[in-house]
Amino acid sequence: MTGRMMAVVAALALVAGCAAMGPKGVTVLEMEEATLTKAAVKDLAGASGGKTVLLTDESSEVTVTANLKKGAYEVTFYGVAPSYEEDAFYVRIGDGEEMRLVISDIAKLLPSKPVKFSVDKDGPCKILISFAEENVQLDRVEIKAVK
Ligand SMILES: [Ca+2]
Repeated sequence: MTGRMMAVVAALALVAGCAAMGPKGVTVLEMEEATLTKAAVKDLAGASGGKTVLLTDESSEVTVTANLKKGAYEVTFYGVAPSYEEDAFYVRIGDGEEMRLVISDIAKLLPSKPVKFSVDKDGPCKILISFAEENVQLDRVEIKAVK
């Protein structure tokens, strides 16, 4: 293998370990590409990546891992809630407290309220999303750095 080829391989490996960066430095993580436990991937026109994840029962979990640098962030969860009784989910960031969040309104793809958190050292940060109510479809997680 030539030196040039090795450099290309190393660059690809580095990219594979990082979260995708969207416009304006926003890290976008698709729910359907996360680690799923008893959660079903659904096709949904208009969703990011064309797919969402349905938390099917009380043991359903989605684990999203973001590689982040030390600093302050804001995370927003996007999804579709069919009704006000079917719009909630739980979120735990790292070893923080579990929070109950809701999609901001029903019947279309919308965000949760943003949640601020901080990272005390560079590396992987786990965000655990778990079941609170039935029929909530989660599309993606967006993380952006804040001051
Ligand atoms: Ca998606």
